Amino acid sequence: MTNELTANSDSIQFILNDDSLNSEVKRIGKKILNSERITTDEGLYLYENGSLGFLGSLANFIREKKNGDAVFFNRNFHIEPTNKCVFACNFCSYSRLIQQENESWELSHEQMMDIVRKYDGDPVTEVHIVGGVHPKMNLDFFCNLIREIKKHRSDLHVKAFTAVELEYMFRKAKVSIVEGMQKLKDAGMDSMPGGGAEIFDEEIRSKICNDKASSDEWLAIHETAHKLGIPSNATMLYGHIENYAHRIDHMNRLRELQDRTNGFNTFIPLKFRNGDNEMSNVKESTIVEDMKCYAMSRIFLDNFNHIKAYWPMIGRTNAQLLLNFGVDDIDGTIDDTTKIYAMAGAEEQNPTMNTRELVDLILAVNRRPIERDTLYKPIRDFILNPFEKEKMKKHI
Ligand code: V47
Ligand code: SF4
Repeated sequence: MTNELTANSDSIQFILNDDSLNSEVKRIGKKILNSERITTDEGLYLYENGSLGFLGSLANFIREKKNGDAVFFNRNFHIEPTNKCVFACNFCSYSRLIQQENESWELSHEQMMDIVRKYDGDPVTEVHIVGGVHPKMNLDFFCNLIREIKKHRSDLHVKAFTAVELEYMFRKAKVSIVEGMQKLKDAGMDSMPGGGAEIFDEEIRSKICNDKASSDEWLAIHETAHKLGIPSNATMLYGHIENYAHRIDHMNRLRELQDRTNGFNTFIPLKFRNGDNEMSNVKESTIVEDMKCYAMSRIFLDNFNHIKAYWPMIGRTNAQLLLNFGVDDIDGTIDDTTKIYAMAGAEEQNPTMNTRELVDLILAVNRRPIERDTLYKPIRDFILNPFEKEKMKKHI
Protein backbone atom coordinates (compact mmCIF):
# COMPACT_ATOMS: atom_id res chain seq x y z
CA MET A 1 0.00 0.00 0.00
CA THR A 2 1.64 3.23 -1.11
CA ASN A 3 -1.07 5.78 -0.58
CA GLU A 4 -0.02 8.46 1.88
CA LEU A 5 -3.60 8.98 3.05
CA THR A 6 -3.93 5.30 3.82
CA ALA A 7 -4.69 4.59 7.45
CA ASN A 8 -3.95 1.27 9.08
CA SER A 9 -4.92 0.10 12.51
CA ASP A 10 -1.65 1.47 13.98
CA SER A 11 -2.41 5.00 12.89
CA ILE A 12 -5.95 4.73 14.25
CA GLN A 13 -4.56 3.36 17.53
CA PHE A 14 -2.37 6.45 17.59
CA ILE A 15 -5.41 8.71 17.20
CA LEU A 16 -7.30 6.72 19.84
CA ASN A 17 -4.47 7.32 22.32
CA ASP A 18 -4.82 11.07 21.91
CA ASP A 19 -5.90 12.39 25.34
CA SER A 20 -7.89 15.21 23.80
CA LEU A 21 -10.21 12.78 21.96
CA ASN A 22 -13.75 12.67 23.38
CA SER A 23 -13.97 9.49 25.51
CA GLU A 24 -17.25 8.29 23.96
CA VAL A 25 -15.90 8.77 20.43
CA LYS A 26 -12.84 6.83 21.58
CA ARG A 27 -14.95 3.96 22.96
CA ILE A 28 -16.99 3.70 19.75
CA GLY A 29 -13.81 3.90 17.67
CA LYS A 30 -12.33 0.99 19.60
CA LYS A 31 -15.45 -1.09 18.95
CA ILE A 32 -15.11 -0.44 15.23
CA LEU A 33 -11.44 -1.33 15.29
CA ASN A 34 -12.36 -4.63 16.98
CA SER A 35 -14.94 -5.32 14.22
CA GLU A 36 -17.85 -5.02 16.66
CA ARG A 37 -21.18 -3.74 15.36
CA ILE A 38 -22.14 -0.25 16.54
CA THR A 39 -25.71 0.59 17.55
CA THR A 40 -27.84 3.32 15.98
CA ASP A 41 -27.20 5.54 19.03
CA GLU A 42 -23.47 5.01 18.73
CA GLY A 43 -23.64 5.66 14.98
CA LEU A 44 -25.44 8.94 15.55
CA TYR A 45 -23.05 9.98 18.33
CA LEU A 46 -20.05 9.28 16.13
CA TYR A 47 -21.62 11.12 13.19
CA GLU A 48 -22.27 14.20 15.34
CA ASN A 49 -19.00 14.22 17.26
CA GLY A 50 -16.33 12.50 15.17
CA SER A 51 -13.97 14.71 13.17
CA LEU A 52 -13.77 14.32 9.41
CA GLY A 53 -10.23 12.95 9.72
CA PHE A 54 -11.22 10.40 12.35
CA LEU A 55 -14.29 9.18 10.44
CA GLY A 56 -12.20 8.97 7.29
CA SER A 57 -9.50 6.91 9.03
CA LEU A 58 -12.06 4.47 10.44
CA ALA A 59 -13.84 4.17 7.09
CA ASN A 60 -10.57 3.62 5.26
CA PHE A 61 -9.55 0.99 7.79
CA ILE A 62 -12.79 -0.96 7.16
CA ARG A 63 -12.56 -0.43 3.40
CA GLU A 64 -9.04 -1.84 3.28
CA LYS A 65 -9.92 -4.75 5.56
CA LYS A 66 -12.78 -5.69 3.21
CA ASN A 67 -11.35 -4.80 -0.19
CA GLY A 68 -7.65 -3.95 0.21
CA ASP A 69 -6.68 -1.16 -2.20
CA ALA A 70 -9.03 -2.39 -4.95
CA VAL A 71 -11.30 0.04 -6.75
CA PHE A 72 -14.00 -1.69 -8.76
CA PHE A 73 -15.70 -0.45 -11.88
CA ASN A 74 -17.62 -2.04 -14.72
CA ARG A 75 -18.30 -1.46 -18.40
CA ASN A 76 -21.93 -0.56 -18.72
CA PHE A 77 -24.50 1.59 -20.47
CA HIS A 78 -27.89 2.90 -19.42
CA ILE A 79 -31.28 2.82 -21.09
CA GLU A 80 -33.75 5.43 -19.80
CA PRO A 81 -37.02 4.30 -21.43
CA THR A 82 -38.90 7.53 -20.63
CA ASN A 83 -38.74 10.64 -18.50
CA LYS A 84 -42.53 10.81 -18.22
CA CYS A 85 -43.61 9.88 -14.73
CA VAL A 86 -46.92 9.43 -12.96
CA PHE A 87 -45.24 10.55 -9.74
CA ALA A 88 -44.00 14.01 -8.84
CA CYS A 89 -41.05 13.75 -6.47
CA ASN A 90 -40.01 17.26 -5.47
CA PHE A 91 -36.28 16.57 -5.92
CA CYS A 92 -36.62 15.12 -9.42
CA SER A 93 -35.70 17.18 -12.47
CA TYR A 94 -37.52 14.88 -14.86
CA SER A 95 -41.07 16.06 -14.21
CA ARG A 96 -40.14 19.76 -13.82
CA LEU A 97 -38.46 19.90 -17.21
CA ILE A 98 -41.40 18.27 -18.93
CA GLN A 99 -43.79 20.82 -17.51
CA GLN A 100 -41.53 23.74 -18.36
CA GLU A 101 -40.17 22.88 -21.76
CA ASN A 102 -42.17 19.93 -22.94
CA GLU A 103 -38.93 18.00 -23.21
CA SER A 104 -40.29 14.51 -22.80
CA TRP A 105 -39.19 11.29 -24.40
CA GLU A 106 -40.64 7.84 -24.63
CA LEU A 107 -38.56 5.13 -26.31
CA SER A 108 -40.21 2.37 -28.27
CA HIS A 109 -39.19 -1.26 -27.92
CA GLU A 110 -37.26 -0.96 -31.21
CA GLN A 111 -35.48 2.24 -30.16
CA MET A 112 -34.29 0.52 -26.99
CA MET A 113 -33.11 -2.51 -28.97
CA ASP A 114 -31.21 -0.11 -31.25
CA ILE A 115 -29.35 1.15 -28.18
CA VAL A 116 -28.49 -2.44 -27.21
CA ARG A 117 -27.33 -3.24 -30.77
CA LYS A 118 -25.06 -0.17 -30.74
CA TYR A 119 -22.87 -2.11 -28.29
CA ASP A 120 -22.52 -5.22 -30.44
CA GLY A 121 -18.87 -6.25 -30.35
CA ASP A 122 -18.16 -3.85 -27.44
CA PRO A 123 -17.02 -5.57 -24.22
CA VAL A 124 -19.75 -4.04 -22.04
CA THR A 125 -21.06 -6.44 -19.40
CA GLU A 126 -24.15 -4.67 -18.05
CA VAL A 127 -27.19 -2.72 -19.20
CA HIS A 128 -28.81 -0.56 -16.51
CA ILE A 129 -32.48 0.17 -17.27
CA VAL A 130 -34.24 2.83 -15.17
CA GLY A 131 -36.61 5.65 -16.03
CA GLY A 132 -39.77 7.49 -15.12
CA VAL A 133 -42.90 5.53 -14.22
CA HIS A 134 -44.97 5.48 -17.40
CA PRO A 135 -48.53 4.06 -17.26
CA LYS A 136 -48.26 2.41 -20.67
CA MET A 137 -44.87 0.75 -20.14
CA ASN A 138 -46.25 -2.17 -18.21
CA LEU A 139 -44.97 -5.50 -16.91
CA ASP A 140 -45.51 -7.34 -20.22
CA PHE A 141 -43.83 -4.54 -22.18
CA PHE A 142 -40.70 -4.83 -20.04
CA CYS A 143 -40.71 -8.65 -19.88
CA ASN A 144 -40.74 -8.66 -23.70
CA LEU A 145 -37.92 -6.11 -23.82
CA ILE A 146 -35.73 -8.12 -21.44
CA ARG A 147 -36.45 -11.35 -23.33
CA GLU A 148 -35.38 -9.71 -26.57
CA ILE A 149 -32.22 -8.23 -25.05
CA LYS A 150 -31.27 -11.69 -23.76
CA LYS A 151 -32.09 -13.30 -27.09
CA HIS A 152 -29.84 -10.79 -28.82
CA ARG A 153 -27.03 -10.93 -26.26
CA SER A 154 -27.34 -13.57 -23.55
CA ASP A 155 -24.08 -12.55 -21.80
CA LEU A 156 -25.31 -9.02 -21.06
CA HIS A 157 -26.32 -8.64 -17.39
CA VAL A 158 -29.70 -6.91 -17.15
CA LYS A 159 -29.87 -4.69 -14.04
CA ALA A 160 -33.30 -3.15 -14.23
CA PHE A 161 -36.03 -1.13 -12.49
CA THR A 162 -36.19 0.57 -9.14
CA ALA A 163 -38.59 -0.78 -6.54
CA VAL A 164 -40.73 2.31 -7.28
CA GLU A 165 -41.15 1.32 -10.94
CA LEU A 166 -41.83 -2.28 -9.90
CA GLU A 167 -44.43 -1.43 -7.25
CA TYR A 168 -46.41 0.49 -9.89
CA MET A 169 -45.97 -2.19 -12.57
CA PHE A 170 -47.12 -4.98 -10.25
CA ARG A 171 -50.07 -2.97 -8.96
CA LYS A 172 -51.26 -2.21 -12.50
CA ALA A 173 -50.79 -5.82 -13.59
CA LYS A 174 -52.67 -6.97 -10.44
CA VAL A 175 -49.92 -9.41 -9.46
CA SER A 176 -48.25 -9.94 -6.11
CA ILE A 177 -44.62 -8.93 -5.60
CA VAL A 178 -43.52 -12.57 -5.79
CA GLU A 179 -45.47 -13.21 -8.99
CA GLY A 180 -44.21 -10.04 -10.66
CA MET A 181 -40.61 -10.67 -9.65
CA GLN A 182 -40.76 -14.26 -10.84
CA LYS A 183 -42.08 -13.11 -14.24
CA LEU A 184 -39.19 -10.67 -14.63
CA LYS A 185 -36.70 -13.27 -13.49
CA ASP A 186 -38.07 -15.78 -15.99
CA ALA A 187 -37.76 -13.12 -18.72
CA GLY A 188 -34.06 -12.71 -17.86
CA MET A 189 -33.78 -9.87 -15.34
CA ASP A 190 -30.56 -10.53 -13.41
CA SER A 191 -30.49 -7.87 -10.69
CA MET A 192 -32.00 -4.59 -9.54
CA PRO A 193 -30.47 -1.14 -9.09
CA GLY A 194 -30.88 0.67 -5.79
CA GLY A 195 -32.93 3.73 -6.74
CA GLY A 196 -36.19 4.91 -5.23
CA ALA A 197 -35.07 4.42 -1.63
CA GLU A 198 -34.57 8.17 -1.04
CA ILE A 199 -35.01 8.49 2.75
CA PHE A 200 -37.03 5.87 4.61
CA ASP A 201 -38.16 8.13 7.47
CA GLU A 202 -41.89 8.44 6.76
CA GLU A 203 -42.18 12.11 7.70
CA ILE A 204 -39.33 13.25 5.45
CA ARG A 205 -40.45 10.89 2.69
CA SER A 206 -43.93 12.40 2.73
CA LYS A 207 -42.40 15.84 2.20
CA ILE A 208 -40.12 14.96 -0.73
CA CYS A 209 -41.91 12.13 -2.54
CA ASN A 210 -45.36 11.74 -1.12
CA ASP A 211 -47.07 9.64 -3.76
CA LYS A 212 -44.70 6.82 -4.68
CA ALA A 213 -43.85 3.44 -3.11
CA SER A 214 -43.54 3.66 0.66
CA SER A 215 -40.40 2.71 2.57
CA ASP A 216 -41.97 -0.59 3.64
CA GLU A 217 -42.91 -1.37 0.04
CA TRP A 218 -39.37 -0.56 -1.16
CA LEU A 219 -37.92 -2.87 1.48
CA ALA A 220 -40.46 -5.64 0.80
CA ILE A 221 -39.70 -5.63 -2.93
CA HIS A 222 -35.96 -5.92 -2.32
CA GLU A 223 -36.50 -8.64 0.29
CA THR A 224 -38.64 -10.65 -2.14
CA ALA A 225 -36.08 -10.16 -4.92
CA HIS A 226 -33.30 -11.44 -2.68
CA LYS A 227 -35.34 -14.47 -1.67
CA LEU A 228 -35.88 -15.29 -5.35
CA GLY A 229 -32.14 -15.06 -5.97
CA ILE A 230 -32.20 -11.58 -7.55
CA PRO A 231 -29.51 -9.43 -5.92
CA SER A 232 -29.88 -5.66 -5.72
CA ASN A 233 -28.28 -2.39 -4.72
CA ALA A 234 -29.43 0.17 -2.18
CA THR A 235 -29.24 3.97 -2.28
CA MET A 236 -29.87 6.91 0.02
CA LEU A 237 -30.70 10.39 -1.24
CA TYR A 238 -28.93 12.69 1.24
CA GLY A 239 -28.23 16.37 1.69
CA HIS A 240 -31.70 17.91 1.45
CA ILE A 241 -34.12 18.31 4.40
CA GLU A 242 -33.12 15.20 6.34
CA ASN A 243 -30.69 15.12 9.28
CA TYR A 244 -28.03 12.70 10.53
CA ALA A 245 -30.59 10.72 12.58
CA HIS A 246 -32.68 10.10 9.44
CA ARG A 247 -29.59 8.85 7.60
CA ILE A 248 -28.68 6.46 10.42
CA ASP A 249 -32.28 5.20 10.57
CA HIS A 250 -32.23 4.67 6.77
CA MET A 251 -29.01 2.68 6.94
CA ASN A 252 -30.26 0.72 9.93
CA ARG A 253 -33.32 -0.49 8.00
CA LEU A 254 -30.98 -1.62 5.21
CA ARG A 255 -28.57 -3.27 7.64
CA GLU A 256 -31.43 -5.25 9.21
CA LEU A 257 -32.64 -6.42 5.80
CA GLN A 258 -29.12 -7.36 4.75
CA ASP A 259 -28.81 -9.45 7.95
CA ARG A 260 -31.86 -11.42 6.83
CA THR A 261 -31.05 -11.88 3.11
CA ASN A 262 -27.46 -10.89 2.30
CA GLY A 263 -28.84 -9.88 -1.09
CA PHE A 264 -27.43 -6.35 -1.41
CA ASN A 265 -24.31 -5.94 -3.53
CA THR A 266 -23.50 -2.35 -2.73
CA PHE A 267 -24.67 0.84 -1.04
CA ILE A 268 -24.71 4.12 -2.99
CA PRO A 269 -25.16 7.44 -1.16
CA LEU A 270 -26.68 9.86 -3.73
CA LYS A 271 -26.00 13.55 -3.13
CA PHE A 272 -29.08 15.70 -3.69
CA ARG A 273 -28.54 18.08 -6.63
CA ASN A 274 -30.74 21.16 -6.75
CA GLY A 275 -30.77 22.04 -10.46
CA ASP A 276 -34.15 22.55 -12.09
CA ASN A 277 -36.45 20.85 -9.60
CA GLU A 278 -39.05 21.81 -7.00
CA MET A 279 -36.35 21.84 -4.30
CA SER A 280 -33.97 24.22 -6.03
CA ASN A 281 -34.17 26.48 -2.97
CA VAL A 282 -32.47 23.79 -0.82
CA LYS A 283 -28.70 24.33 -0.63
CA GLU A 284 -26.53 21.40 -1.72
CA SER A 285 -24.24 19.70 0.82
CA THR A 286 -20.55 20.64 0.98
CA ILE A 287 -17.78 18.23 -0.01
CA VAL A 288 -16.90 17.90 3.70
CA GLU A 289 -20.45 16.72 4.42
CA ASP A 290 -20.25 14.38 1.43
CA MET A 291 -17.05 12.82 2.74
CA LYS A 292 -18.56 12.40 6.21
CA CYS A 293 -21.66 10.79 4.72
CA TYR A 294 -19.67 8.24 2.71
CA ALA A 295 -17.39 7.51 5.67
CA MET A 296 -20.35 6.95 8.01
CA SER A 297 -21.96 4.66 5.44
CA ARG A 298 -18.82 2.52 5.36
CA ILE A 299 -18.62 2.48 9.15
CA PHE A 300 -22.29 1.73 9.85
CA LEU A 301 -23.08 -0.79 7.11
CA ASP A 302 -20.80 -3.53 8.39
CA ASN A 303 -22.62 -6.23 6.40
CA PHE A 304 -22.31 -4.49 3.01
CA ASN A 305 -19.21 -5.49 1.05
CA HIS A 306 -19.09 -2.40 -1.14
CA ILE A 307 -19.73 1.36 -1.04
CA LYS A 308 -20.14 3.02 -4.42
CA ALA A 309 -19.54 6.65 -5.43
CA TYR A 310 -21.52 7.18 -8.61
CA TRP A 311 -19.03 9.42 -10.46
CA PRO A 312 -21.44 11.09 -12.94
CA MET A 313 -23.26 12.56 -9.98
CA ILE A 314 -20.46 13.33 -7.52
CA GLY A 315 -17.84 14.22 -10.17
CA ARG A 316 -14.51 12.60 -11.03
CA THR A 317 -12.25 14.46 -8.60
CA ASN A 318 -14.63 14.01 -5.70
CA ALA A 319 -14.92 10.31 -6.54
CA GLN A 320 -11.12 10.09 -6.32
CA LEU A 321 -11.15 11.78 -2.92
CA LEU A 322 -13.87 9.48 -1.64
CA LEU A 323 -11.66 6.45 -2.32
CA ASN A 324 -10.02 7.39 1.00
CA PHE A 325 -13.36 7.73 2.80
CA GLY A 326 -14.71 4.20 2.52
CA VAL A 327 -15.51 3.98 -1.20
CA ASP A 328 -14.23 1.01 -3.20
CA ASP A 329 -16.41 1.27 -6.34
CA ILE A 330 -17.01 4.08 -8.83
CA ASP A 331 -19.65 2.46 -11.08
CA GLY A 332 -18.94 2.27 -14.80
CA THR A 333 -18.10 3.72 -18.16
CA ILE A 334 -21.77 4.82 -18.68
CA ASP A 335 -21.04 6.24 -22.13
CA ASP A 336 -23.23 9.34 -21.79
CA THR A 337 -26.36 7.20 -21.64
CA THR A 338 -27.91 8.75 -18.54
CA LYS A 339 -29.63 12.13 -18.34
CA ILE A 340 -31.17 12.38 -14.89
CA TYR A 341 -28.16 13.82 -13.04
CA ALA A 342 -27.12 16.21 -15.78
CA MET A 343 -30.67 17.57 -15.64
CA ALA A 344 -30.40 18.03 -11.88
CA GLY A 345 -27.17 20.02 -12.20
CA ALA A 346 -24.50 17.36 -11.55
CA GLU A 347 -20.83 18.06 -12.32
CA GLU A 348 -20.81 15.70 -15.29
CA GLN A 349 -23.01 17.03 -18.07
CA ASN A 350 -22.03 14.34 -20.59
CA PRO A 351 -20.94 11.44 -18.43
CA THR A 352 -18.68 9.16 -20.39
CA MET A 353 -15.27 7.69 -19.54
CA ASN A 354 -13.58 4.95 -21.44
CA THR A 355 -11.91 2.12 -19.55
CA ARG A 356 -8.49 3.73 -19.87
CA GLU A 357 -9.71 7.01 -18.36
CA LEU A 358 -11.34 5.16 -15.46
CA VAL A 359 -8.17 3.17 -14.86
CA ASP A 360 -6.03 6.34 -14.95
CA LEU A 361 -8.36 8.06 -12.51
CA ILE A 362 -7.86 5.22 -10.02
CA LEU A 363 -4.10 4.85 -10.60
CA ALA A 364 -3.67 8.59 -10.03
CA VAL A 365 -4.58 8.06 -6.35
CA ASN A 366 -2.46 4.92 -6.02
CA ARG A 367 -5.28 2.43 -5.88
CA ARG A 368 -5.74 -0.86 -7.74
CA PRO A 369 -8.22 -0.65 -10.67
CA ILE A 370 -10.27 -3.81 -11.06
CA GLU A 371 -12.84 -4.26 -13.76
CA ARG A 372 -15.70 -6.31 -12.30
CA ASP A 373 -18.95 -7.78 -13.47
CA THR A 374 -22.21 -6.62 -11.83
CA LEU A 375 -21.86 -9.19 -9.04
CA TYR A 376 -18.25 -8.14 -8.30
CA LYS A 377 -16.53 -11.07 -9.96
CA PRO A 378 -13.16 -9.60 -11.03
CA ILE A 379 -12.66 -9.49 -14.79
CA ARG A 380 -9.28 -7.75 -14.98
CA ASP A 381 -6.78 -6.48 -12.43
CA PHE A 382 -5.02 -3.52 -14.05
CA ILE A 383 -1.97 -3.73 -11.77
CA LEU A 384 -1.26 -7.37 -12.65
CA ASN A 385 -2.42 -6.89 -16.22
CA PRO A 386 -1.84 -3.25 -17.20
CA PHE A 387 -2.44 -1.57 -20.53
CA GLU A 388 0.58 -1.88 -22.80
CA LYS A 389 3.16 0.77 -21.92
CA GLU A 390 3.47 2.51 -25.28
CA LYS A 391 -0.30 2.90 -25.56
CA MET A 392 -0.43 4.12 -21.99
CA LYS A 393 2.23 6.79 -22.75
CA LYS A 394 0.29 8.00 -25.75
CA HIS A 395 -2.77 8.35 -23.57
CA ILE A 396 -0.99 10.27 -20.79
O1 V47 B 1 -34.06 7.17 -6.88
C1 V47 B 1 -33.32 11.84 -8.63
C2 V47 B 1 -31.99 9.97 -7.55
C3 V47 B 1 -32.18 7.83 -8.25
C4 V47 B 1 -32.09 13.52 -8.03
O2 V47 B 1 -27.96 0.80 -8.37
C5 V47 B 1 -31.48 12.36 -7.59
O3 V47 B 1 -26.08 0.91 -9.43
C6 V47 B 1 -29.78 13.57 -6.67
O4 V47 B 1 -30.75 4.95 -8.11
N1 V47 B 1 -30.34 14.75 -7.03
C7 V47 B 1 -32.12 6.92 -9.45
N2 V47 B 1 -30.32 12.38 -6.92
C8 V47 B 1 -30.68 6.55 -9.82
C9 V47 B 1 -30.14 5.38 -9.02
C10 V47 B 1 -28.83 4.78 -9.37
C11 V47 B 1 -27.86 5.51 -10.04
C12 V47 B 1 -26.66 4.88 -10.36
C13 V47 B 1 -26.41 3.58 -10.03
C14 V47 B 1 -27.39 2.85 -9.37
C15 V47 B 1 -27.14 1.43 -9.03
C16 V47 B 1 -28.61 3.46 -9.03
O5 V47 B 1 -31.69 9.10 -8.59
C17 V47 B 1 -33.51 8.16 -7.66
C18 V47 B 1 -33.17 9.36 -6.82
O6 V47 B 1 -32.76 8.97 -5.56
N3 V47 B 1 -32.27 11.34 -7.95
N4 V47 B 1 -33.22 13.19 -8.68
C19 V47 B 1 -31.48 14.78 -7.71
N5 V47 B 1 -32.05 15.94 -8.03
FE1 SF4 C 1 -40.67 9.68 -11.11
FE2 SF4 C 1 -38.43 8.60 -10.13
FE3 SF4 C 1 -38.53 11.23 -10.73
FE4 SF4 C 1 -39.89 10.31 -8.65
S1 SF4 C 1 -37.61 10.25 -8.88
S2 SF4 C 1 -40.67 11.74 -10.22
S3 SF4 C 1 -40.53 8.28 -9.35
S4 SF4 C 1 -38.68 9.53 -12.18
